Amino acid sequence: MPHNWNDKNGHFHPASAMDFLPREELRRIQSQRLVEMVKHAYANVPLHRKRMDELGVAPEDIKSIDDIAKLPFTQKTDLRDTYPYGLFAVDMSEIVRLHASSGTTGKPIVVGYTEDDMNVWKTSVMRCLLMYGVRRGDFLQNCYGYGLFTGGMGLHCGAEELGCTVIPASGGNTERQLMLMRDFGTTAVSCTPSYFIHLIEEAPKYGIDMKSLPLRIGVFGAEPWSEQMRNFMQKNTNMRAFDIYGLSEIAGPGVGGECSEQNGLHIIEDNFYPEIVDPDTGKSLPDGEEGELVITTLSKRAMPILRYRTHDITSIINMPCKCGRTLRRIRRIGRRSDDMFIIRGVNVFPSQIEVGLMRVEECTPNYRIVLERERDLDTVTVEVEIGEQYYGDSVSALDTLRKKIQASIVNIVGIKVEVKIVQPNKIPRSDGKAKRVLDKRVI
Ligand code: DLL
Repeated sequence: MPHNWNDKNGHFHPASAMDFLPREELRRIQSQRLVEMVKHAYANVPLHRKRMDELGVAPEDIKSIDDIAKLPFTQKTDLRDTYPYGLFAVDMSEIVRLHASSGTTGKPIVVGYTEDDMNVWKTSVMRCLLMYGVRRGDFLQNCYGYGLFTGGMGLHCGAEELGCTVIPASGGNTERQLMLMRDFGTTAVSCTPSYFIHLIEEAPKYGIDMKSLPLRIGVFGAEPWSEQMRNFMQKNTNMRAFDIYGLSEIAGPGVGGECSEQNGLHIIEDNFYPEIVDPDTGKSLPDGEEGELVITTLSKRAMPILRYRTHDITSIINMPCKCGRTLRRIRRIGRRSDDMFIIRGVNVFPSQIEVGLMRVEECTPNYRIVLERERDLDTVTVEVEIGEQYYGDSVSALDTLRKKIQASIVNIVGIKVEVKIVQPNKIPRSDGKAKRVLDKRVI
């Protein structure tokens, strides 16, 4: 009997049953769901219909999950270009929730959920929490940001569904977070890994010994993190640190998570079908090979997504897992195939920064984004060259300009970045693609 099925009272949790289905049974469910979903997307979303028509694929051509590679890809730019509701497949009166995430330029991308979609999302998050060993009776302090970001509400709903005690702490305010952890008896915590490392570093200042807290499970995702970070967290607390993966376009957190083996993330495959493709050619790659993760939603009604190009680089592990789950796993995600980077859980594209810069007329398009990790916090510095004629301005005029540029970027990206006005020709020029991001962080 697989050892993670039972809750602490020895009761079987029915939601986890899907994690342990025989593969043939799982594939049957995936096939059935894909066929339905493609019909629904084709009938109700002009973009999917147009793309399928262009490829000469009709809904009837999709007979099983084996036909998935016949379908067209969906990209983040498709969500941007159809902003806000162009990919929705149901009447707006059926939408019970909206969330948003960074787009490639100034506008966010919008995602919507029907009541059924909320159930799919909640149970997917719950199944991840069950994998980590969170149970009724646990106190989960959720420090992901509440709001349009899917992290806060996503973890919240999944944890409520599970029936543990949720502490909706949201992000920020380190001192209060630590106080809650101590006084409320937090046994499980969810936040970005970098924020938790910050909490560990700050705890002594507030007289808190992380090792004396009852914390036993950490749920970390929304940005890449390494085994070294896991070891650091586990060494400085009494908890085990688990990875959770997800993205807004597909649902939010809960697309996959680690089991007690901590060896790859099980994808909730009955809802989110994973494939790996060559990031340059889009050609499907077999399990085991590294490439770009592509995900198809199998049960979403509000916004069915065909073959979404996540830009996350990983590979699929199809070997049986010791935990007994039959869901395939992906290796932990360490990098992306595009230039998006994640700062304090916020997705940032250089193109967004560029839009901010270009709204300030003194700026030239010569800029560079430098990422550093100072102590345990990530910092972003935007170095920019301004028009020659402005360099002679007084120091205070340049400082005013610097602040103006900073405000313009914050307005679009939503997080504060440092701005440095640099000498003409200081930014290295490239004869090919401009290299906009200099990442000096060691993760
Ligand atoms: O970050 C959803 C989420 C919230 C996941 C809370 C986990 C926990 P987005 O803001 O749309 O959604 O960003 C999605 O974040 O394509 C990855 O590049 C990155 N990412 C998410 N989880 C992980 C992870 C949320 N565990 C983008 N490891 C994704 C590495 C991750 N990168």
